[in-house]
Amino acid sequence: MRARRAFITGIAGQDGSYLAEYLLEQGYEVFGIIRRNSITEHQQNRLDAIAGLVHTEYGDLLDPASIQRVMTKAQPDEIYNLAAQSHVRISFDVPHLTVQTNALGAFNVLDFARTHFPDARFYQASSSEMFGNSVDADGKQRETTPMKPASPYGCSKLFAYSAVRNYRKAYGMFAANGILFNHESPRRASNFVTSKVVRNAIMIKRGRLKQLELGNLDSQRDWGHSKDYVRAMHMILNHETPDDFVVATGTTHSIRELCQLVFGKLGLAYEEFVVQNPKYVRPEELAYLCGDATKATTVLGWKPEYSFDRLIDEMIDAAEREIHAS
Ligand code: F7E
Repeated sequence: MRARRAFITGIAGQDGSYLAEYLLEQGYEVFGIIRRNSITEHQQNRLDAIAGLVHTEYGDLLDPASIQRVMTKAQPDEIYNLAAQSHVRISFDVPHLTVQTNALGAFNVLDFARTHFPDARFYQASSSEMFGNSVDADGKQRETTPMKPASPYGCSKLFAYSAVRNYRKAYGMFAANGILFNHESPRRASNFVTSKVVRNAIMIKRGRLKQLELGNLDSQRDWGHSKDYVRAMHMILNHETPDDFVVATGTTHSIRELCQLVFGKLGLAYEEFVVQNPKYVRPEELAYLCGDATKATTVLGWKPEYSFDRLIDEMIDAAEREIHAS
């Protein structure tokens, strides 16, 4: 029997690389696109452990022909659209690129799936950023919470989310959204706050840096582990009916608490090293996120395995090894 085939956009990213590993373990044949970038050295380093086991080709969400070429080769049963301009603050600097990639790019993959692979299942990487500053009375965001995005990134993701729901209803496609809250890991790029704090605190501890410049210290985020969240993506696509699910831990911490924890684990007091730089503050800040994943827990049986503390320990260990070797 032919192995199930998955096509992943964004396979070289944090989630794409963990998802590819997970699907290989489940016996899938995995295909993905890699975006060309001028520094060849780092394009696929998150895929080092599975090099030769996945089929990757150059492609870009902004180049529909490239997506169509690789999808035609892959003949996918499952399509995971994870590629994006995923940095919220940078989306204010490059709003057109963000919208073209995250909204129209996603739409191109979805529409090509409709016309050429109507039986394939489609997963869209939707985001808690779509909620903006909307919070239910109990202090949580869930599937029914009104969406009022507060960034070009959030607006672009809301378009793709809506297109998936529209195509599901209009054409009966198996198209589903995972509304994922923040999720991190040692593979998180260094300009996201968890990775930035971890790496810079270690550099400070080693005397290689004097200060850490951050933006808003009071915003709060619900941080999980990417490995737990890619499991949820697979469960969402393998549920009997297509639907939308919040994936979150249900606990929240401020950036200040994150700094306290990370510096504390290294034996340092964060107040002595962290300074604020307006450069990292967003024109509109999303102040608070705390997800209610009851639907994913009860309907899919999904449950996160990592605690926030264990996530941070893993990130510190990995960054220490990396910085030690550099
Ligand atoms: O910021 C604050 C910042 O960039 C978290 C993406 O995966 O999750 C992520 O988006 C918080 C914000 O993630 C710095 O203002 C303070 O309040 O790590 P972040 P994000 O913007 O929440 C959602 C769910 C996604 O979908 C996105 O793709 O930290 N913060 N100082 C800072 N953030 C950064 N990056 N750098 C700072 O210096």
